[in-house]
Amino acid sequence: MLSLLFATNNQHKLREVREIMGNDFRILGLKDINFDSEIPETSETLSGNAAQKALFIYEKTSMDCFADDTGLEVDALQGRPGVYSARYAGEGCRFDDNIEKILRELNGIENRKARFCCVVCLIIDGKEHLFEGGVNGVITKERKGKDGFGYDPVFLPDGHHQTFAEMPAYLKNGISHRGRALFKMLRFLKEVDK
Ligand code: ITT
Repeated sequence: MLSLLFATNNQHKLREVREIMGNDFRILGLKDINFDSEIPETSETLSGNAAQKALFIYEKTSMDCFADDTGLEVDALQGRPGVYSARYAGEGCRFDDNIEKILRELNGIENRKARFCCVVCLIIDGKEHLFEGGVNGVITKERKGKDGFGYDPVFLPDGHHQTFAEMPAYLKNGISHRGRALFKMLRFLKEVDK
């Protein structure tokens, strides 16, 4: 069975990735290898950050690995928070402050269209491969649901009546930015394994 190290400090992402990748792969988290340093993330693009995170871990461990960088792009905010989604309300903010800032900025605005974009960078046998996934939706006027993480309580994907935080994990993973990017990676891995 192929083992892949997932270069993230976000335990919610790790859980989703394990569910999406299924039983054909062994997905290791950084805790499994006792790695607990910060991973640099200084690029201004999602693909740049995904590659930076994966390369950093590859250089430290020489293990086949991958990383994901995700951004929420809101049309009425000219694509913000985008690549700055993690620290939108400022360095060291609580996550809920990010949601609060978006809800405040969209207060009274009718166009609430947004999308999650995710880029996954896989490094296998020392070579880099990028996979992208996205999902369109709208930002709700208030938080709904307790599951998921990050911006999930205010993201209503198009064609659905539940936010990502209201739907069961398998449903989010089946349509999400991360699910779509990882399905591409899965197809690639199955191809190279033939
Ligand atoms: P790593 O870099 O360690 O993987 P991170 O939480 O910093 O973890 P990102 O920079 O990719 O991850 O994510 C930017 C922010 O977007 C982050 O704060 C998340 O909470 C949020 N986010 C990412 N994926 C999300 C998802 O599926 N649903 C809701 N919010 C998400």
